[in-house]
Amino acid sequence: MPPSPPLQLVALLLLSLLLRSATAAEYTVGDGPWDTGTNYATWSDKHAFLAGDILVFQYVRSQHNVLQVTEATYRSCDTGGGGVAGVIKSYDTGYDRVQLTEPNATYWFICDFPGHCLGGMRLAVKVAAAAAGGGGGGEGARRPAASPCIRRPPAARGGANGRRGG
Ligand SMILES: [Cu+2]
Repeated sequence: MPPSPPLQLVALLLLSLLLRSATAAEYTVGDGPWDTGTNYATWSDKHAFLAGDILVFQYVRSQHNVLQVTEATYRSCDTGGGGVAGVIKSYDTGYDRVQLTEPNATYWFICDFPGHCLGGMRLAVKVAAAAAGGGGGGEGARRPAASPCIRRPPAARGGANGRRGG
């Protein structure tokens, strides 16, 4: 079994969390490549996103893409064959930086390569209000994932903090 992380590391992490409330943060989605081997529900649960923050999707562009979609399309994984139904914006550079401009909104992303979304390549990001105020750090109403597709056990990389009420 792995040793627990040194205390300094934990302190550093906490510090960076504090600091980042002042400026926009940049997140590499999944802390690694945008691929089918990552549990993005677990990943997004670990972070508190604020308006202005930036998501970076890194992937091999011949193998994946990134579509910002509606909630319905996120849930169905169905872009209607032509890759347009429910699509708000599409990215395919392999290094896409997406700024979460809208406060109090949820952003939905999927990969539109066949089977990838259903295989877990989808990301829901809930954006709180902008950084400034210390207003209620809403722990509360995270919706208990209605879609059965997402419900995989936290993959190797996440660690064991699956606190999803059921
Ligand atoms: Cu993909």
